[in-house]
Amino acid sequence: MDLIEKIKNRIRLNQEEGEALYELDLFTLGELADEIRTEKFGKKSYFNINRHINPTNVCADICKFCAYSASRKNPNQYTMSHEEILAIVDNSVSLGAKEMHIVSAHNPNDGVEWYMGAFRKIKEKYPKLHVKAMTAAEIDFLTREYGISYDEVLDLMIESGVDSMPGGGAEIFDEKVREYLCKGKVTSEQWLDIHKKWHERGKESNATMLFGHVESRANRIDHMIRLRNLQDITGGFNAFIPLVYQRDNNFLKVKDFPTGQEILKTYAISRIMLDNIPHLKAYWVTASINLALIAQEFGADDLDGTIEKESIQSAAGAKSSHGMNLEEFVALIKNSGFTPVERDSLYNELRVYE
Ligand code: V47
Repeated sequence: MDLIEKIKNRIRLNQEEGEALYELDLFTLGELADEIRTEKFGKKSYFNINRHINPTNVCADICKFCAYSASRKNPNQYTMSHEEILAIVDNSVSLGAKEMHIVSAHNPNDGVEWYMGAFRKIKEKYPKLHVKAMTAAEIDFLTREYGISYDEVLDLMIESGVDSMPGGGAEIFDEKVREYLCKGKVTSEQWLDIHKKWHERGKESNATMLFGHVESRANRIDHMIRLRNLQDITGGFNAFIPLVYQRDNNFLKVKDFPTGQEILKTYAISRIMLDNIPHLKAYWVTASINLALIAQEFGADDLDGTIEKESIQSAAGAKSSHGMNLEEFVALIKNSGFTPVERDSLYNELRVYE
């Protein structure tokens, strides 16, 4: 059976076949991915009303691609107090945010309680607000810095009110590329183990892949297959999020950036390869809103959220520091031929904009 027939018959593809997908022309790939997306979600495109909070940029780790961490080219260190974090939450809740997406650098100064206390205080004040917080990289950092186990950190997160985990810190799982990009940070095996443990607690999470830098196409397929293998066991991943590498203000020297065509192919291939992760997020922050809207026809069914403020990718050049206006977001999705659906953090539908 040839590759296209296999996809049409929903037969799972292996590493070699995944790599071969890149040789197909963009529109064939798009049609194949769109067929799968339409089968699952019709014309619905999901988004949420959320707020990103990045409480500190002080970081003990060194990742070449990061422009946000204050240990590198960014000399402006900051760490928010719990009161400052709560003031942001108060304001965002008053503006309608239903999810706080909280991701920090690896701050060696303030202890585990600085992380957990913030979640507890948010949850005490807003029990129904969804707290999506702590990447596997942060969890691994806390275990290294403070000598506690993954199990202890994960249990503390649950006790403190964390509802789900974001997909950050996955970067690229290939060990050689990973060593070059972010030596010393959570390993691929550890990243997957932490998500497995989180899923075993009945909790859900997302998974990212940072691409468009020094990795190969084969590395991307390998990354997807490692996630697919874990998902077969736990079923705990909601969304896969390919993050397009942003190039400013960091130490990663990249010769060739991916074309729009390569980015769209990567979305379409993600939809085809990851047959067991329901949602494919074209995160508008790194794809640009224009390409994210087109990605809806290449397998993507989710555009993330209004965000309100974003510090990690905007430090590296993304035009996302002020988030996205809700009315504009809805209008853009509608005008691109899709039906905007506001979802909660776990993909329950809240409002369909017919
Ligand atoms: O893991 C850092 C990435 C991630 C750059 O789970 C960069 O719903 C591009 O994980 N260019 C954090 N990316 C953000 C993240 C995320 C975002 C949106 C939604 C979700 C979710 C998760 O940001 C890090 C890292 O891979 N990143 N530097 C850069 N120069």
